[in-house]
Amino acid sequence: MARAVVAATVLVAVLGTVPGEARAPARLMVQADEYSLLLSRQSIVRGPARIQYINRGEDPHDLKLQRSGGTHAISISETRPGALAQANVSLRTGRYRLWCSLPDHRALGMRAKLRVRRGR
Ligand SMILES: [Cu+2]
Repeated sequence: MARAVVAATVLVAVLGTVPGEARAPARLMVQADEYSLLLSRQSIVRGPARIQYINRGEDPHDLKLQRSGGTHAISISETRPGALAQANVSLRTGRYRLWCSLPDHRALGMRAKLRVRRGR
């Protein structure tokens, strides 16, 4: 019991978070197709998140994710049909846009919105 408490304390120190915030990453699954992005949920809690990107289409697709007002986009590189890509990220509260950056794919419908909220 005491050993478990010590281990948990060490983990919190490594992650640099306060004890109340230590938790498993939020999960978001994004399915790509011609030409749409389907999100497993419309909002997730801020902090660590695991994004899984599944290409269910017949062509390659990539994924960009950017916070509204932000200048930096998170990228998942071009993914082949049938492939699964994964990215571990840390997200601040706000509104995010997701899209495929291949030519014309965004305009054709490969775009979505995500809200990152403060808590449950
Ligand atoms: Cu695409």
